[in-house]
Formats: sequence, structure tokens, C-alpha cells
Amino acid sequence: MTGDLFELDAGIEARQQHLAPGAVLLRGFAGAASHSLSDGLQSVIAEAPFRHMVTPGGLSMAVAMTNCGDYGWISDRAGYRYDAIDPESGRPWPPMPEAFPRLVREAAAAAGFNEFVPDACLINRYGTGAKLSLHQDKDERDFGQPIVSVSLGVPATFLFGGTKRAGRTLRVPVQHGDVLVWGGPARLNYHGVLPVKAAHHPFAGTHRINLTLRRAA
Ligand code: MD3
Ligand code: FE
Repeated sequence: MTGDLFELDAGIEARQQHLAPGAVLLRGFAGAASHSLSDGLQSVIAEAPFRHMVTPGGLSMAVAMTNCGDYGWISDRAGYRYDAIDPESGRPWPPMPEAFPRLVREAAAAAGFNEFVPDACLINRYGTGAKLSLHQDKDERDFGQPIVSVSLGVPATFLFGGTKRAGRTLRVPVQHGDVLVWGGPARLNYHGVLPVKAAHHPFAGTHRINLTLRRAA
């Protein structure tokens, strides 16, 4: 009896990787929710299709994006910000499919952040070769709130740095179903995604999809 409990404990522990104080990778945490996440994703992109936003400098971003929830993250010539309206449709972003906040609330709690209620979900779609340069997430109002990211589809490698751009970075391979929670002392750490390698996964063909859930307002 006791042996079984210890084995179960060890199994859960082995799938929790502490990258730094405040940053926890939950390997496979979203695996079982894959189908409901896929259904939710389809309903969002039917209303708010993926698009390549433009940076303030005028370059088209390699990663295609859309949003759901009360606020969406947008970039255009005027800058980066959150907005309740999708600039492509002129309408509010689609509501968050209930599977999204349900999953990330559990993930945040497993990482030690209780009662996480996101109001913004950025959906990033990476094709082969697409990358996300090293940056900090600082367009949100309250840095006391954690961020939860769900990796789906083809694998990728996260770059995980410190609070200075020039510091050393850790490379963290992630695959379908992995969930990363970061907050507290890791909330403003630099991070990015290395160019995605050519691969196929039943979830989204040759794409990698990342859901990033935040408290924006
Ligand atoms: C933070 N998206 O949209 S978080 C973003 O895979 C963004 O599309 C990532 O960064 C993506 O702003 C998901 C990646 C990440 C990885 C490691 C970190 C963020 C981190 C370590 C510490 C802090
Ligand atoms: Fe980011």
C-alpha cells in the first residue's frame, strides 16, 4: 500500500522540473486535455483567424497569432498592448473556451500559484523555421500574477534566461502537452523560442501551437 503511494509520488515529481525559482515545467500536464483544447482552438480560429502582426518597426512577425478572452495581445506600428477588440474584425476577441482556464488554473496551482484566473489568451502558431526572439513579458498590469504556457503540436526548444538580456540562457526542450508556469522571481525573465524544426504531429500537422494565458488587466 505505502509502496504504491511512494511510487505515484515519484511519478508526479519526475514530471515537475524546476527551471529556476518561480519557473516550473509540468511535463505532459495538458496531454489528457488535448481533444478539448483542440475543439476550443478550432472555435476560436473560426472567429479570429491566425494572422501575422506587424512590429512597431514595420516587420511582419514570423509567428502567426490570434487571441481569445477579455483581452488580446496585439502589435502594430503604434506598439505592443492588450486590447479588448480584434483589430481585424472590429469585434471583441472570442471568449476563452472553458477548457483553457480550467487547465491552467490546475497547472498554476500545481506550481504553487493558487487561484489563477486568466483574462487573456495569446495563441501563437509556429511554422517550420519560425522563432521568437529573446524578450520579457511586461505589457501586463500586475507582475505579481504568473503566466502559464501550453505547448501543443511539434516540439520546440525554449530559451530561458535571467533578468538581463545578456545573461546566460538555458535551453529547455518542450513537446506536446508540456505546460510551463512562471511567476514570482521568474516573472520578468528573458525567454524565447529557437527556430522550430521540420516535424509532424497529429495535433496540428507541421505547426507548433502555444497557448499563453495571462492576467493582463
Ligand atoms: C518565462 N510565447 O508569447 S512562453 C510570448 O512558446 C511567448 O510561444 C512562448 O513567450 C511560446 O510572449 C511561450 C516561453 C517561455 C519559456 C521559458 C520561460 C517563457 C519563460 C522561462 C522563464 C520565464
Ligand atoms: Fe513571452
